[in-house]
Formats: sequence, C-alpha cells, structure tokens
Amino acid sequence: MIKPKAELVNFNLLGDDRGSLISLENSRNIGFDIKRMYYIYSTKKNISRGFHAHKKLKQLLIAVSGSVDIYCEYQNKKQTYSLNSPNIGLVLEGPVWHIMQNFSENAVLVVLADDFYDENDYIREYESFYMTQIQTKE
Ligand code: T46
Repeated sequence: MIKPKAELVNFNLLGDDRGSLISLENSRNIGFDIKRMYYIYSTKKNISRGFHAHKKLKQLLIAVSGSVDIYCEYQNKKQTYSLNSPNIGLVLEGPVWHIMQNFSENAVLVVLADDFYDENDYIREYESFYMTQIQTKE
C-alpha cells in the first residue's frame, strides 16, 4: 500500500496556428514511468464506472475529448474533479476510492499507468477500502 494522492495537473500547450499539441514524458511532466495505457470511450448515458481503489498503482487520467467527472475519496477527503480539457490531468496514486461519472457523449478518457493490469491491486469492496484508510492514516 502506498500513500494515497489525488491531484490535478496542468500540461503545457505546445500550440501554434495549426492547432494544439501536448507532450507527456516519463518522469518529466509525469511523475512515473508508463507501463500501460488504456482508454474508455463510447460510455453509455448515465453510466458510472470505477467504484474501486488501487493498492499501489499510479495513474494519470486525461479526458482527451469531451468531459468526465472523477469523484475521489481518501483519508476523509471527498472531492470531485472535472476533466474537461486535454491539458488537464488527474494523478491518482494508491488507495483512492474513485468513481468516473457524467461522461459527455464524446468523452474519451485516456489513462496512463505505472504498471501492468493486475486484478490483485484492486480494492473493489468499499469496506476493505475503508480499512486501508485506517492503516494509512498520517
Ligand atoms: C481505474 C479506472 C480509472 C483489463 O483486462 N486490462 C486493463 O488494463 C484494464 C484497465 C481493465 N481490464 C479488464 C478488467 C475488467 O474485466 O477490463 C474490465 C473492465 O475493467 P474495470 O471494470 O476495472 O473498469 P473501470 O472503468 O471501472 O476502471 C478502470 C480501470 O480498471 C481502473 O484501474 O482506475 O478505470
């Protein structure tokens, strides 16, 4: 288990008169080395996803198209972050209970992760997550 963290980050826009470009680089503007990328799209109306936390995984979530709200909960903090621009990312580290909701019709949520998919890293029961919060309390 690592210390939980949920934090918005802004990326530099490398735009010119042709349009916009954003560059993400291991350990430079991303605080970890990327081992995996996945994306969530064509999400049906009124669908919420997530409802879990991770034990060790570090992730960076970016809505590269459309918008999505990410509800986050850890150590008595409860906050919803709106991802509505490709130059905004949400860093999630360790045991943060998160729910992705209010996907816009055209939403594409890209996620960069510091490790391969491992179901053993998931905490899918809220009760178990709650217990980790007691263990990781500062
Ligand atoms: C997270 C949020 C933001 C794989 O086989 N490989 C993968 O890399 C991923 C991400 C998922 N899967 C399988 C596991 C499930 O059978 O795909 C299925 C759907 O995954 P899940 O229900 O966990 O999806 P979400 O949208 O609830 O959560 C996902 C990530 O799984 C999770 O790590 O933090 O997006």
